[in-house]
Amino acid sequence: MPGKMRGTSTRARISTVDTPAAVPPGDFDGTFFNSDTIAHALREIGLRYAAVCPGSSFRGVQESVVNALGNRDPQLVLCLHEEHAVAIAHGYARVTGEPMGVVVHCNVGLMHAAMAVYNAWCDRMPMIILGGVGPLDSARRRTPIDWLHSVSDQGSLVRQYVKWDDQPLSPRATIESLLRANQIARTAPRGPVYVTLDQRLQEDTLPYRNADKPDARRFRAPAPPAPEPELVRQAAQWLVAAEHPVILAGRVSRDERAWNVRVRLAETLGAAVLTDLKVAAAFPTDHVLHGPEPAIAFTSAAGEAIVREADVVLSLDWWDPATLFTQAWGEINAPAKVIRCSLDNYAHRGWTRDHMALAPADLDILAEPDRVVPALLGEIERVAGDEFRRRTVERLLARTREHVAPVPARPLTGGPEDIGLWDIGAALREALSGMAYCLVRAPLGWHVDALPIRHPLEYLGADGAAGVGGAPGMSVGSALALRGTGRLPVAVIGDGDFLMGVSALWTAASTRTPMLVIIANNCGYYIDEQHQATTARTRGRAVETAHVAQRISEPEVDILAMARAQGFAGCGPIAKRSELVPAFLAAVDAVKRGERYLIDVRIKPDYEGYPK
Ligand SMILES: Cc1ncc(C[n+]2csc(CCOP(=O)(O)OP(=O)(O)O)c2C)c(N)n1
Ligand SMILES: [Mg+2]
Repeated sequence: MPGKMRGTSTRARISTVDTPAAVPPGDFDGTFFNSDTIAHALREIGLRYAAVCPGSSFRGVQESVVNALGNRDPQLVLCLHEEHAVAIAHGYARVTGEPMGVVVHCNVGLMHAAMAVYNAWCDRMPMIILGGVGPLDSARRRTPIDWLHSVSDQGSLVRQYVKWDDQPLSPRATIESLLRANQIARTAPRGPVYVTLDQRLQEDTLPYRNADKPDARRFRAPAPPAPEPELVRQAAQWLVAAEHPVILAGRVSRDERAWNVRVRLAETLGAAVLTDLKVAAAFPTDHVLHGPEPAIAFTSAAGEAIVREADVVLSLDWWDPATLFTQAWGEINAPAKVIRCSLDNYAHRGWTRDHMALAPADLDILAEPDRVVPALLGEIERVAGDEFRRRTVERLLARTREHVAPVPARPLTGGPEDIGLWDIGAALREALSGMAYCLVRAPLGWHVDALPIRHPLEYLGADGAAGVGGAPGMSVGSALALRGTGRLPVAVIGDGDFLMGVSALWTAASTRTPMLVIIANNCGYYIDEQHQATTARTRGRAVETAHVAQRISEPEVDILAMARAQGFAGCGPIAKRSELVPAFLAAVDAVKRGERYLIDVRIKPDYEGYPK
């Protein structure tokens, strides 16, 4: 048994980056620090990393992970803010589909973490959050701070937006709690879970027997449910008979095979496909069957027209059908037949309205799209006749004829050398040509047509709950997950989003995680400036004041210095369009060598925000 009462101090100088040698595992018969058995349970549930913002309430488990497990599986990854720790786990889950551990200190750490937990909840991303708590037994509190950090029901701080929480009171209950937390986080619809660990309980010792040790393999998450065959047959009939089938490709996995089957389904049907930038890549955006370039939540007039024409809509866990239907038909009650594939009903709770408005479904298949699509394709291929095949080929040809080349969006103000978001995408397309990359993050107003998405890992989605400040942490977490895959992580982040989460970068540097960060810097909260202008215009008052308490310009922030201060290389500000490609090429070379690189790009607005 590692760390068996004697402790395992090492005199060798260990950097905070290199992992100390692991203590060889022994058996569990004997008396142990509870935190050692807890640390082993963390390993057995398959945590590779745990993002940590330390505190004394967690010192027992931290010491066990470092000295008893050799800081490996899980490896503690140090963060400079609890919000980053959660955001990093969120970004990691987006790439891998797997939970990372997160460790936060007491009530105060959990309060810091809260917004990021809500982002992960709304994004249906798994993670296992552990929080220390000051000794719950008041007789065992050591310091006045222990009193400030002792909360009777700490989980209540996040209970409304985690799938489950617990506060186990014995070592055995703690192991059970971790096994259950792991199961629940990984069961679709996935999400964060939270477990409170009493500080004293971690540091106490307990006799333990091998026989008491649960076999974690017997407590795995269940496989996602298979779709009901009768419903699949019905859906296939409707789709085969449809004149204008439309697929709404929403929340799906990063699996390449599932992606290929999805494309085959669309091609077999000759169906138009829409995607949405709130969620990750779901369909190649430059495929002839893909509609106009996606945005977050709202589609363009061309997208509305596609939906309006539909007689059968297949929703693959589309996150907000009600908004889309209302846009297309002026009401939620879509005249088309609606087939919905989703498990999201299981996630809906009373506190938040992240289920969005209630949309109709004529056929409701309670299964994840990745399970439904292959079954549906098989059934369609089985029943399809010559007439159906002739019609779908016609539809494909018509789409190919109608497909128009995208028009570059130019900055709304300024001259030929001014840079808009479109130019960042176009320059990236050139600099990344022929390479495997992942756009781990894109800013508000991003133009997908400038950098089409062609692989499930080429785009990972927005923030989940529109909680600004998560982009740096999520980008670092995704880059960490991509380490060693040969896929280059690129984050394009708005300056406002970046500055709220800036110190997350340090964790990329400390874990030597290669990544490219591009700041789309318009020196302010541009979308909110538009809100002010719209409000003033509506009231017939001065629009010229819209920048007041909105622009981050007096003084301008030296963003590059903030990156350099945390171990990033970089360049900028870049303010000329012609300088973008050379700068990006140099940056990509640096990241390929294993560096972290940030470019501050000064942009002019080329997108109209959402305020109306
Ligand atoms: C935590 C949080 N605070 C404030 C907001 C409101 N908000 C939405 S977008 C935005 C601006 C973000 O700035 P930036 O990333 O620079 O993008 P830009 O609007 O300039 O394109 C703000 C403040 C929010 N959504 N979340
Ligand atoms: Mg901005």
